[in-house]
Amino acid sequence: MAKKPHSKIEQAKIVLEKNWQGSFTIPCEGLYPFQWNWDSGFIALGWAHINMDRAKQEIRSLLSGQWKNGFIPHILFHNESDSYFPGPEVHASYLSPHSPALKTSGITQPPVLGFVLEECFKISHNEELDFVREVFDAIYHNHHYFYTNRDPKNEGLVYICHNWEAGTDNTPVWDEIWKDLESPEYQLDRRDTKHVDASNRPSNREYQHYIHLIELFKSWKYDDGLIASNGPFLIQDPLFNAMLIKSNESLINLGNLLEKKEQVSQLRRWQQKAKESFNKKLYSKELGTYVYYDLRNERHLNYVSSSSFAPLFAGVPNQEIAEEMVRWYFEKGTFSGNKGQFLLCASFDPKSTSFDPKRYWRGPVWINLNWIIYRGLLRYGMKDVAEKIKHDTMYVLNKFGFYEYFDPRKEVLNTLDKGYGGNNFSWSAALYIDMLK
Ligand code: 2M8
Repeated sequence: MAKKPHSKIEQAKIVLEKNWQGSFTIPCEGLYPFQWNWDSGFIALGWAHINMDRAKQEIRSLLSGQWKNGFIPHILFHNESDSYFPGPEVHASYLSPHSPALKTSGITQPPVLGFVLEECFKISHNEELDFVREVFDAIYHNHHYFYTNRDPKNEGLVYICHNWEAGTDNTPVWDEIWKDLESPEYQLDRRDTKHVDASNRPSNREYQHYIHLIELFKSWKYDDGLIASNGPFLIQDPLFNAMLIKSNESLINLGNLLEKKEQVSQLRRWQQKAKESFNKKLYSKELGTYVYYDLRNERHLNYVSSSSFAPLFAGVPNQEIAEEMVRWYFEKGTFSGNKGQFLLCASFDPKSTSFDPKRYWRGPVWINLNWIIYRGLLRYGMKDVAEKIKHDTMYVLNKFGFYEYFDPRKEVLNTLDKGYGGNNFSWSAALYIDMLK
């Protein structure tokens, strides 16, 4: 008898199972063979539905790479692999006096752990309070690190110092920065382009900038003070700050349950200032959404990307601004296309000349951003648009599989038989599971 094909949700579980390494989950075999910070957060949400022990282990493994000053790196090299560049020897985390024995990178990623912990707790029907107690202080310490080291003007907004910290690696927003950066022409030993189509990845010149920044940080031994005063890439990013604010909110909720009075008061102070500054500084009246601020050059970077809508998830805009933003961008504006030509949500403004529907973070749809925006829309009661984004997310995953990113142009969807980048990509599978539950 022929074997019954696996249902989609079983296929998603198989992706997670295959990428599980015994104590953490890799984002994608070959392409990303180590533990990544925000990937692990989203992956833990998928695990929480099917195997809570693994969700907990995923988070514990990520925290095992935390530095003494509270910093959590973007890559943890628990294992060896030569299929990725740049590996542990390029990042050289041992140069920092704060780094642990475990080899890690010396840059971070959007701080999702706080809200991931609260989500896992809810998925457990509030049964995992002991686990919350176990990891709460470490995540709080991470927020403390951000507000004491990454906010030189004491505004409640933290900066990122590298494009890899944004998670949206090659968004056209950074083109403004690269234009003025005279990075050396390093010989690169890229491996990503051996796994997936090079035309869907960042260019070699962009990689030279990425490596140049890492080389500068190494020459400063990853010292935050030196990076803040000399780093050429110093950006207040709406996605990164929204993740921190959403995680603050979750830590406040969980801290109340644990009766952590002092930490909760501190979190509330950070939170209030953060939300105020976010609306004052990162909201663009002309564009009707949130943009980036370049602290090094004291200028706004007035571009609209999917990161511009992440503040919805963190409850940053008031109802009126949120509704206007969604009406304009998702119902009749650029991200939907005035004739509804695009799936929600392209990672970069489809009207821009820099929009590229195939190239990584320059246009394609990403499942984690869709999940964030979906949750944000629900938070503001915008059910119809939320359902639309959920529909588009399910549509690409069902049609093409658990790829890393997808073409947002409806007109080409019937001519394609797959998504872009890596296949069997963990957070695509994990968030599929979460969105279906
Ligand atoms: C991508 O970034 C890595 C560097 O961190 C890379 O291209 O080598 C990004 O999509 C990032 O957001 C993601 O966390 C990582 C692993 O999935 O891949």
